[in-house]
Amino acid sequence: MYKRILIANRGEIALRIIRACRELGVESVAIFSEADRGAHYLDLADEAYCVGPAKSSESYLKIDRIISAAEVGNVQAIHPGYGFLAENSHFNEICRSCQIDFIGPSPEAMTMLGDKNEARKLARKADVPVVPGSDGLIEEEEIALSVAREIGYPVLVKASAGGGGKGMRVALNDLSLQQAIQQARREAEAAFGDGSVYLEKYVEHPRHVEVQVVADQHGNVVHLWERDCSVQRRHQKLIEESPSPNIDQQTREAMCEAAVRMIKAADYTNVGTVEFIVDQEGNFYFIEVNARVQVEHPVTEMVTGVDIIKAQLRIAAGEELPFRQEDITPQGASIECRINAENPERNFQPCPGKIESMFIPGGLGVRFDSHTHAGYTVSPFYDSMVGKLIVHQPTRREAIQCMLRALGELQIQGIATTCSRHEEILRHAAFVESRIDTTFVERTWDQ
Ligand code: MV4
Repeated sequence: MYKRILIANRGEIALRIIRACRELGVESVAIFSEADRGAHYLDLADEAYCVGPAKSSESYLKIDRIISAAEVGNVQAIHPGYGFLAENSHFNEICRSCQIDFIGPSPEAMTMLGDKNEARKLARKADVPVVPGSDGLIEEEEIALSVAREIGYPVLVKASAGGGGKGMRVALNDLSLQQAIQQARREAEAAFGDGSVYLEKYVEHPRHVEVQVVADQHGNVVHLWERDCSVQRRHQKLIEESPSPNIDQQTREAMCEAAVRMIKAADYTNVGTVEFIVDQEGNFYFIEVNARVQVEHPVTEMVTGVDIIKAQLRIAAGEELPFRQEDITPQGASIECRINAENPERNFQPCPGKIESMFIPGGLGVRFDSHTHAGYTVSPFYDSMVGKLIVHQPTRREAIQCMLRALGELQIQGIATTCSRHEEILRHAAFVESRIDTTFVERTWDQ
């Protein structure tokens, strides 16, 4: 195991990694921007270095400064967390050239999966179901038109460099397809410097189900079952749960096995998530691979008992997975609510500011992953998540009741939070009966 690593991130995930390091006997070196200077979670690391001003582009995204901190801190590896540089294969390569382990997949696997068209091609090769669509990139509009007529409208134009919903356009007919291609190209060129696009049948009212996979450097690949992340708004997840309700055991196993095939085909190591959409008939289709640990990893930890951050460190350090597929038996049901400093009554407008007082819920099966506390100031410079409230209970019904109880106890004064919306969702019949899809929140509250 490593003696010392650097955490190239901030907030709750930085603290989550600090905690895993402490338990493993690994020294942790944190970084912080001027905006985060003095934050109490930094005291829990062994050391902390300032890497620049508040703006992310001048600090948490500044590769040379982070590498300098790693050199000065004399670390053997860097954990990127999620967001910031976590899926930046250039940063990953620089770590390699500086002989610092990147705690994540190889730059080659990351680069390949970062190209959604390449990932889709690989999925087909690995016999992982993809949504019917174009056979690779769209070079000419004529070909797009013939593909669209064949698979039938509506179709979705997707940017190869996109992901997470960026660079996507729906087309309902031949006329709007030409526009959609041009708009998607322009948006992707501006955002990613790569205007290449491909076409898929537009799956209406899908559910978002993703499979957590762990893969060591000795060829062992194990899935940790799935999470349902259909409760989202404008591509921001609000609530995640495991297991996914409303999916039969046969489909669940087929999806998890497909995810393992995908990870093996990509020669992917460390932890990753294979994202699928599931249509109203229960068919699942590969969408993309997230080459990082995800915000919602705790629900998988709760039902499987596997510490995913520790697994990341062990895998990167070259250890073999201490479990096999047959050892992973999911227990009970887990739900996570992302508590954001946003006003749900005002279109989820961010509400940074000082937390005047705070009461944190507890009790059996309640977990609060947060770097915040009374007196903490939520900065306007970063995402507005103040914490994740996670519950684990024998059944989904009990998990919902437990979450409602815990949300009732959670008090955060001084800033607006998304807690009230979480309570409304958890009490909504469609959620309770799991009759929901990715359009549920926007359909129910935004119109
Ligand atoms: C789709 C789709 C429908 N049909 N692909 C959005 C984010 C990106 N990861 C993939 N996304 C989608 N791809 C086809 N062929 C619908 C979505 C989608 C979505 C997917 C998962 C979670 C939330 C979503 C919200 C809107 C659209």
